[in-house]
Amino acid sequence: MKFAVTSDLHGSPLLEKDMGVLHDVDTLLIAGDVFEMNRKIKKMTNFFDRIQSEYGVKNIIMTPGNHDHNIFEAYLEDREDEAGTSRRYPYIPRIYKADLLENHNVRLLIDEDVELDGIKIWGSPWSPSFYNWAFMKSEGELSNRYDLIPKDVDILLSHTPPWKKDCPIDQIDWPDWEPRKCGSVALTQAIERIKPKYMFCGHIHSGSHKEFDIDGTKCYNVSYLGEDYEPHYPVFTFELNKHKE
Ligand SMILES: [Mn+2]
Repeated sequence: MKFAVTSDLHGSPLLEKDMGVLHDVDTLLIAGDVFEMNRKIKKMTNFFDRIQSEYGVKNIIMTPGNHDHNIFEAYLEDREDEAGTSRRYPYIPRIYKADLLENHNVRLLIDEDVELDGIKIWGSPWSPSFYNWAFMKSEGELSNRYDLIPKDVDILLSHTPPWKKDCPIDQIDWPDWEPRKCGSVALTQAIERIKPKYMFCGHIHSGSHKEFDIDGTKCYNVSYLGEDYEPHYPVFTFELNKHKE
């Protein structure tokens, strides 16, 4: 199965020059920050419809990120125990999992998996707490979420990058900041325990987009936008066929 992976679109479809790879792809994976608050919903669902009808992409699988407040509000509706954990935007339009799936064939993963041709994909929308955006938790709480991931996951889609010494994929690099690492230690521990074949993240747009190996897992930051919120990085593609291994 041929996959394309990207992240951090922030309400803007891929540029035409970056979409050519989709002609050859079965499944598009997105690691969060897909919509941008309340103005871009239709723009993004039109984009998802188009890449299926015009490019032949069969599956779109995404996990949300800290900017996906529309999804977070919908998620919290039946989880009032978590309602006090982040800033709330109760009046913005909500994006429901069932609507995305039934009307746009987009599968939203929040602490759950989906299996395609024997390949198991897990989606985790969380990031370490930073002010109070959507889908954020302390390292201890993140660890509890990652404990839900089964051992046989092949592809881990996470909004946050992992934190590991000398791993540059979570290194933030803003002109007026000292470079520093912003990933999750709990996620690194989960990767070392589960050993998925691939881990894809976004969130820290300026993190290194080169492959980084954690205990045999190929880890990539696949953010599409840079810190300036302009497109800077190509869509990542790979092939994985479970039955041939
Ligand atoms: Mn982002």
